[in-house]
Amino acid sequence: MKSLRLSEAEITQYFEQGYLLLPGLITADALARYDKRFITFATAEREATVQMKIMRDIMVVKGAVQPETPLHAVNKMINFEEDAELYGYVLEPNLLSAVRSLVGEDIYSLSTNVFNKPPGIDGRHPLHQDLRYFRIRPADKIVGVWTAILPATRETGCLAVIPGSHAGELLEHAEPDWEFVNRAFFGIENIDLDLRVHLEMAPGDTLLFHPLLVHGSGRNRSRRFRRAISVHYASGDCESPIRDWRQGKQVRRID
Ligand SMILES: O=C(O)CCC(=O)C(=O)O
Repeated sequence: MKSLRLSEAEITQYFEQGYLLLPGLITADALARYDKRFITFATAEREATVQMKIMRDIMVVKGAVQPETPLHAVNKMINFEEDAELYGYVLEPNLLSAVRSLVGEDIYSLSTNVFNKPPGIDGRHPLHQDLRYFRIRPADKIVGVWTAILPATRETGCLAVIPGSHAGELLEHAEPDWEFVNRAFFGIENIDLDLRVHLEMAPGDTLLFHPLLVHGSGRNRSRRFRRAISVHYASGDCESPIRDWRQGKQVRRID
């Protein structure tokens, strides 16, 4: 298991390819705690915090499927900063040292998600760049992190990335022309799908990715859930054109 800062080779790989996969970065015990906590919120056993949102999948919202259980209805959770247990993920020492190796010591968390892909629904995430959702710059000082909680395979709808795509511009995004598209799932049109590399990940495996990296995920064709926990960090050197982003409701400085 990794606990130290990234090596020069890993840092080079991140900046050349736009991503870096770190196997087994988060322990099974920690993952089990985050998973259990997520489920208590997702099934309304525990009341959501003020900022937290549990989003239902569009197929469920439109009545195209009848969820087998409350957990089968959930597409994602956003904004778990106020929950100390889930926020423990953002403070995982291995994550922090890896991210600091890429963007420096002074870091903030920007946004948090749990991505839940139940069986039996479409749930695809179109190819996109996360910078589409952020006003702050420079992009090189923002890092996305995604850890598999449950196995992410071709069958369950793992992430797919286009290596090196982060070296380009922020591309046009639009709502895909699909029958079922979850809220704010914008995608890039006219992109060569043959360039995709599918990243199969075991629980605990963690992807660090550049906010301009083109990525998305496929449909869950299995009978199991696919679930991941994710955070974006930014360096204190970033600037926003509109206001002091450090004062944002979801933003937290990391000591
Ligand atoms: O988990 C997924 O299916 C997609 C995640 C994603 O696209 C992201 O973290 O930006």
